Amino acid sequence: MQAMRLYDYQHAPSPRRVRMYLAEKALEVPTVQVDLRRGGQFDESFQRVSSGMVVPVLELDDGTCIAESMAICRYFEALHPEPPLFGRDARESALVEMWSRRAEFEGYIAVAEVLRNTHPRFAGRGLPGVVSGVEQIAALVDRGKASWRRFIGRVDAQLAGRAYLVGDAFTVADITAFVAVDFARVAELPCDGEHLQRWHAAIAARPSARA
Ligand SMILES: N[C@@H](CCC(=O)N[C@@H](CS)C(=O)NCC(=O)O)C(=O)O
Repeated sequence: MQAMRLYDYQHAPSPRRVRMYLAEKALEVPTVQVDLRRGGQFDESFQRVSSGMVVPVLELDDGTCIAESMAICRYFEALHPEPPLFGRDARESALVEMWSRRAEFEGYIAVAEVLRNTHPRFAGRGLPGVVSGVEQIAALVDRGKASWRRFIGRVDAQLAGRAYLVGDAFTVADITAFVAVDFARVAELPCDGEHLQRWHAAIAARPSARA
């Protein structure tokens, strides 16, 4: 039996979602850095914990491996419900899920689509966790940009008169959308909108944004 550990990469957006979540909960979990720039996700030792060859992965004391950033956060939420980051009641939980899905599918994935299909570093690696043989597709860049523009318009409208995506409470939906915005900046995508910028500045000031 070994101690719980989080397989992480400091410069990647998906594990950042988990790190921000843990920081908001004041939870400390030992991390193992998987250097994606060097192709560390393809090492045999890592394939043992992640058949998908992506980070983050949480390995529990009993050897159970949990992939997917939100699945990892849900594990901790069940064990440490305070402060609630997945909603405080049925209504809020549903709205958090709604905005989390939009942030992931229309925001985060749109940015990933743009980056993976343009950056030379991803030539032949159009999907994460794939060593080669998945070529970049230029049309996906246009689709990603269109999805991103629609997403930030929606987020900006939602934030008019609200501190966070789901009212007055900071939640995992804000974490995913915030990480997607920073990811979009790397991809040089627009991140405008008066309300979006106010919201972004407020979250950037939280200590968890530096986790
Ligand atoms: N939906 C997954 C996405 C995981 C993912 O794509 N991770 C990226 C880093 S952000 C990765 O490990 N990429 C490896 C690669 O590019 O080969 C999650 O939320 O955990």
